[in-house]
Amino acid sequence: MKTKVGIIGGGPSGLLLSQLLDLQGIDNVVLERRSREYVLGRIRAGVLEHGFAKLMREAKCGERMDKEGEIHDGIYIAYDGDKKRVDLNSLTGGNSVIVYGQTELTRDLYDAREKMGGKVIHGVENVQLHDITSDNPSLTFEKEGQSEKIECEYIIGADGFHGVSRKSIPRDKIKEYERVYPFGWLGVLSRTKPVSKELIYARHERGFALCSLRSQVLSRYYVQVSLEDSVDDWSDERFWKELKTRLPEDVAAELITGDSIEKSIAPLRSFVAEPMRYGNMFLAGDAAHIVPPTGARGLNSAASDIYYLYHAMVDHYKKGDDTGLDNYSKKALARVWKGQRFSWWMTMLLHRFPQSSGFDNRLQDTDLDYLFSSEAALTSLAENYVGLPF
Ligand code: FAS
Ligand code: PHB
Repeated sequence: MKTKVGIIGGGPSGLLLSQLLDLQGIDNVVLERRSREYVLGRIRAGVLEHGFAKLMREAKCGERMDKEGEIHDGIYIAYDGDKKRVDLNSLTGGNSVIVYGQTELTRDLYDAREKMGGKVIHGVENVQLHDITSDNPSLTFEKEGQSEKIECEYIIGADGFHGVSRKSIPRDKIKEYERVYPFGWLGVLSRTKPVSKELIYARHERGFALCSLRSQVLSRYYVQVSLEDSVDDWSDERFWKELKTRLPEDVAAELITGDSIEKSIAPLRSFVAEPMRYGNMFLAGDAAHIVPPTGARGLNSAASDIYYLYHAMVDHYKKGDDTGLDNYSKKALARVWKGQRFSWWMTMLLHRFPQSSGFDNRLQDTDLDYLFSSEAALTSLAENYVGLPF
């Protein structure tokens, strides 16, 4: 098999790039380890920056997002028994975010790929990258016991944090930066009416909590938990009781509880691999960087990688201009690190750190006090939350 661009990973990063390239007539193949159903079964991100939404529309995949997604002009931050609103829209001169689950977005991308006859190969095993630094790199993989080879001009590693592409870069050619947080997020999905029309990020002495949603009949809630905890330690009853404890009383009183239809614990880490290019292989999305979900930057950081790669590939194939490809890593990392900084800052601001001292806790108090006493501080939060320019 031959193609121009071999993409490893059929998550949002790989699918979005595949769709954008195909629309420009740039041939590509996506190799995905899991089945489509398995990928769609993952409950992950919920908030899209306006830049991501724009890219989905450019990929002709934005119709359902615009119809079913909810435009949010603000978020709340709750602490000391009260909640305060951050007016994202007025602070950023009219920008907002769209609340639309990653599951639905990925479904739209899969449907679009199918409609265009895109080549997405599921159930691949043992994907290997060959001759990455040559002008004719290739991918090999097995499927149903058959060995296959794809000759390509470029390889995109969009295979997530545990993928094979980053690990195919020689250790002396890559530098990894990491911070692991001493707690996780226990997330619950429930078919209940969300407690708030806009997201509530809550700081409480017992730990962080988040009230989010997927629609007006599907709520998504999180509480910070110890890394020692397992999902089995958290009955629905215990979860709802803890969430209520961490919310302002007036919000807790309105909370509609119900059976969890999904319950999982995600660890929190900050991670960046540099550079995001090795030879003719480019890393994109979680394959290159991970953020704690506090700032809703995970999926959104992938968007700018895809935007830069898409334009660089079009310039290469249509204009013979390789500036975009040559500058990709530097340009992508500049925005990735701003997303890292914001996610780290939101995490430090709102979580209870097990070893935190009285001084740390008073600093958090002061950070929140300063945030809501300064339009400049609120504007900084808002412009990062709606998404910095690509
Ligand atoms: P993904 O990991 O989504 O996709 C990579 C794909 O590559 C997967 O489908 C995988 O099966 C495939 N793959 C891996 N190895 C392979 C191999 N060797 N061969 C072939 N295929 C291979 N972000 C937010 O903004 N908000 C959130 O609340 C949030 N919650 C999250 C919760 C969890 C548990 C996780 C893990 C992530 C969360 N994220 C969140 C971040 C998440 O949304 C990612 O940013 C997003 O999935 C990134 O998309 P991809 O880069 O496509 O990586
Ligand atoms: C979610 O809805 O899953 C969500 C929203 C915002 C975040 C993290 C997760 O910061």
